Amino acid sequence: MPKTSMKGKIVFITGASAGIGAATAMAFAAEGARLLLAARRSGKLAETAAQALELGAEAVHSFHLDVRNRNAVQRAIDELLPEWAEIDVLVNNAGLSRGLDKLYTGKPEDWDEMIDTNVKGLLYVTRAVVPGMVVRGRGHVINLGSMAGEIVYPNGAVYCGSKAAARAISDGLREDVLGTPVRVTSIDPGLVETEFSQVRFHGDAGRAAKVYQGLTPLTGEDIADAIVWAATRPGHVNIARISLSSIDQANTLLLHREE
Ligand code: NDP
Ligand code: 8X3
Repeated sequence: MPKTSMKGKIVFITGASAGIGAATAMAFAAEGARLLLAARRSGKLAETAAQALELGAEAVHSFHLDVRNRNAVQRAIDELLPEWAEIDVLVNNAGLSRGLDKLYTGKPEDWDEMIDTNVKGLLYVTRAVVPGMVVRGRGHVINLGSMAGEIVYPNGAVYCGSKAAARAISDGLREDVLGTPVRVTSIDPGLVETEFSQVRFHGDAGRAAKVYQGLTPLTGEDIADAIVWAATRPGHVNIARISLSSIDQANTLLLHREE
């Protein structure tokens, strides 16, 4: 069976203004896809859009979106122009961690942000996009899970819990679209050096840098490569999950660092 071509396909990436989302935009651009890019920081999103066009994207449409706002998510999808409405691939990438604290001293506002983004945001976008995929009889949902959804690490209960929920939601969606040609993939990386740790530590760049000190982390491009690989398998091949880490990471609890 032939590989699935991304040429001219509409790929919607949430959280495309940085990190894995921006790298994924570049990887699909190189395949000649048409890109729908969303995030909250419009300036950074415009930079991603311009680079994607240079790299070969057939067209790019980017728009401001906070995935936590259910009405805004539905409106954004409902208001897409006809030439953008038939989304082929949804990459549910928007997500974040906030804080690294014991559960009993953690900040409830950090919990809200993680759960509202990583769980409820992912659900809202999925709910807005997947009905069209089912009606059209084609589509692929690719959710960013994490190794953190596999094994919980100390001080990370809520982030890990949000990623365990994402994993369950991916599995549940795969069950619910069974009998349609819609595919569902969970991409579950270990440490990837992006803005992730700076966001986790509320802009503390020194603390963020320590997360990757003495090891070689994955890059956004490594994850984008796995995402495009999953999307380009022949249509009958459903990649359920890809768990990938740096050579210096065995799981969320066991890392190798050079002193
Ligand atoms: P970055 O912080 O570099 O990028 C996160 C992206 O998500 C940004 O584009 C940000 O854009 C967007 N985003 C955050 N909140 C919202 C929101 N409410 N609405 C819309 N967009 C939002 O992190 P990563 O690229 O590393 O993270 C991407 C995904 O990968 C996340 O789901 C993360 O949990 C997951 N992941 C990351 C790993 C890592 O080690 N880095 C490992 C495993 C999984 P903006 O601020 O402009 O809205
Ligand atoms: C991000 C990876 O281990 O920093 O999901 O939580 S980790």
